[in-house]
Amino acid sequence: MSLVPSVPPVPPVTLVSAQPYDFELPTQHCALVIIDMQRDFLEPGGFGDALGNDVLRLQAIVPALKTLLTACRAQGMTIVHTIECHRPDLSDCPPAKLKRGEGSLKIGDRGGMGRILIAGEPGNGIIDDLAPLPGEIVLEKPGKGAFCRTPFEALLQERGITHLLLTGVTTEVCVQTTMREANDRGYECLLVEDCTESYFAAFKEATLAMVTAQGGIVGWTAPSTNVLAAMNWNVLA
Ligand code: C5J
Repeated sequence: MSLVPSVPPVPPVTLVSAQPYDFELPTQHCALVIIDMQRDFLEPGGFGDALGNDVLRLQAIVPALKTLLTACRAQGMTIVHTIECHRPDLSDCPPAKLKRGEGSLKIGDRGGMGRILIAGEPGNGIIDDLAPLPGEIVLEKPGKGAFCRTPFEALLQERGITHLLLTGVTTEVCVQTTMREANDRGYECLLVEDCTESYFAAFKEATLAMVTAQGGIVGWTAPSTNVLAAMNWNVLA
């Protein structure tokens, strides 16, 4: 897949064809937020696998997300990558989170890619295809939502960000939690349909339906091709 650049220039506010209605996208005040595209969730031997999930399901979104990331970078947008992780001594992991689950491996245990969900371990890093570039925000978060015990809101405010394009995994856990937290803080949020995935197809479908219900009670959804089109990018197959 390749991108053909923008002609004519994108206006300060462009419209994305979205559900439940068009999303106004002010590109200079918008951040692309990529949630937890970590080996711990996408590859065998990590946290997702330890919980009994088919982690390969999540890899299907990588090409579309990579294309969107390329376009947003070219647009000069703020890029935020989140990582769900804990300190090696687990001091930032609530006992309830540590105890949860019935898998053979728990947070902090040694798995096939190092200690599970621990900052700095090989499995905790972002996958190579979506590796952050210098200057992009890499936000470590101990919870499911990106606003919980992190400087996320302050970082967005410093940059004058009012709108978020949400992507990543998993749709109904960290992505939806972050979208709801952002919505309550007054951010306009669009969840990019083909750039988010769940271990459970029905949960993804339900999340897309519930965030846009009641006139967009939590926000908007749209396929990445609609976001790219709004920014005057054409995707060639
Ligand atoms: C989960 C996440 N599913 N990134 N984390 O535990 O959604």
